[in-house]
Amino acid sequence: MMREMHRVRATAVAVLAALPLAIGVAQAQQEKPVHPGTSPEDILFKGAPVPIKPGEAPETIGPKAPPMTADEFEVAKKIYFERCAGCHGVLRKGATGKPLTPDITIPRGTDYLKVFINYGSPAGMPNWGSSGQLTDQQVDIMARFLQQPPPVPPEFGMAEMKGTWKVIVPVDQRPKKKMNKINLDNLFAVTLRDSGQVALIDGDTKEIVSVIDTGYAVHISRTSSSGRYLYVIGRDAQVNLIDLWMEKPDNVAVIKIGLEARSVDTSKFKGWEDRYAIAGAYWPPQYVIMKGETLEPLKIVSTRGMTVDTQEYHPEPRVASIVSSHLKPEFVVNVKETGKILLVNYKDLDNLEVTTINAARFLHDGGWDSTKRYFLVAANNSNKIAVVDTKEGKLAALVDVGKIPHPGRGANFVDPKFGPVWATGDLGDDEVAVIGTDPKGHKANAWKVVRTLKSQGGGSLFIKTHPKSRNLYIDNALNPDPKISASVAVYDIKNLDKGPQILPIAEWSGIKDGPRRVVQPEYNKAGDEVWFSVWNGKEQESAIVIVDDKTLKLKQVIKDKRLITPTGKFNVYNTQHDIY
Ligand code: DHE
Repeated sequence: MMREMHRVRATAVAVLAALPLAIGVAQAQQEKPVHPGTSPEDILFKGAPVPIKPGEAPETIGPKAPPMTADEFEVAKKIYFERCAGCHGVLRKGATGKPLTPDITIPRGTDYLKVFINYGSPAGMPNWGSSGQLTDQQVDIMARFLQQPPPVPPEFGMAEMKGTWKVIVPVDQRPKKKMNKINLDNLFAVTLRDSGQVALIDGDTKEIVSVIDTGYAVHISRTSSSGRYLYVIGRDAQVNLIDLWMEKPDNVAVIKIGLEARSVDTSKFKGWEDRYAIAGAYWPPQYVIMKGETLEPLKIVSTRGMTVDTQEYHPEPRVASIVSSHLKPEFVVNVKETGKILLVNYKDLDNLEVTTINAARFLHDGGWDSTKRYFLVAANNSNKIAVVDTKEGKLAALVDVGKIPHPGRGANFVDPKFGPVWATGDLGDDEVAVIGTDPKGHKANAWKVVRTLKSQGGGSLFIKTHPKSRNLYIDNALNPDPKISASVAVYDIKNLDKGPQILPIAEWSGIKDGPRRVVQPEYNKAGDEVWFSVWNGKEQESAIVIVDDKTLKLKQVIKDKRLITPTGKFNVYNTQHDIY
């Protein structure tokens, strides 16, 4: 198994600092010892730097902690936000990494902490010192810093949001009808992660329609219910609203909803289409409901509270995925560290009704079943999929799956033997769990893993199919073996026992250099093409590779110097209707 290897090529040097950095490092093909206990694919994924600037969190020196100078404190904050906070949390209360609050660290003492930081631990702590990523002096600074009270970044309430909110084109000055000839249903919004932009690509002509500036380390796009508006969120918590009806689609409003964020969605229930948008923040831990057409912030709700299992207070429960119900006026908000799923009814924002569903830690990404009644979300460090019955407002099941499930939005299809199912791949192993989703027609299979497929290995991020397709694609974008991460596996849904066919997507791109990670399959509207990103370093050439879904042959490669680090791709129609 990859994760048990004690040495891996590439990816090891500063992978915890950032994925883009990791990509550059991978290219350098360096030999470094991997830290014990955590799989390389897992490290790659969790280790992105927190975009909070050290200056935003004031110095806090505790009377019982060892002394530090102001300069040392600044160095420590920078290292901590860039390398540690992704796993341990901004406030060090613990997330996928262990808690590091002074009540725990002071009794351990500086020498113990230095050893820990230097050599890592089997539970997953990297060997920062012995791998050469931190100097002796930096290790010493960090050991003392961890005994200080955690510096707290500022809150971000209504005044701060309004201070960043800008309506670039007021609603009455926007087009009254679509002003371009683009087939919007088949438009793709492509995340250009490291240039902080999205590329809009016409799915019919494969031409880049425009490249639009968005937030820093831009993450995902979602569409409004009507399909007219596109909402894009950056890791710096900037939400951009793009009007696709303009002659040349562009930003019409922008806001920052915090200092760090990952998720955004819009109201989709009948009668509420395009009315509201919602965005969830990592810091401060909160979600905000905004006017859909302007991003005017209306209601901010904190997610701080008790964890689902030990029922202890968590000061930093980050908002992970958010989806929008088609059956009710509700957003489904997944809170990572508390392990709770919130059904937020947006009918009456002044008397907000929130149903809190106990699931498991740490909630991350997920999607609807084919009926859009059930929502399935990965509780990744519990190795479970939580299933919510949004009609009843209750947890339907907690399903045990493989190590660190990572479905994206998952894949819905009809298994020839077990009926309607939803599937997820794993970051931490080579399994694909196929879960029955039809409690009416196939009761015995509902919320059970009905079969487990084998993928090429760990490091899988996204899995995808389409109602009109008989293929199921799974990437292994973060697998440490470059051959695996540069290809995808495709299964014939009608013949799953046969095992997958491997498509050499990166090779088809014609790009020779760089890690060429193949990430996130996305179908066109018709369901007869699948688009893949060949994700390279910022300074390297990347591409979009399009596969003919019927023949599994290469159909087209899109290359353009503006396509910098393409990752997620969101087909307007499929995103609007939650088709996956
Ligand atoms: Fe994502 C979805 C969080 C790293 C590409 N990512 C999500 C969602 C969350 C999340 C909570 C669900 C959003 C929703 O549905 O509302 N992602 C995080 C992280 O916290 C993490 C692990 C580390 C980080 O620092 O950000 C992280 N994500 C990445 C990447 O490195 C990826 C591979 C490349 C990139 O562009 O940054 C990446 N994440 C994506 C994509 C989706 C996503 C493409 C949406 C998939 C979909 O099909 O809906």
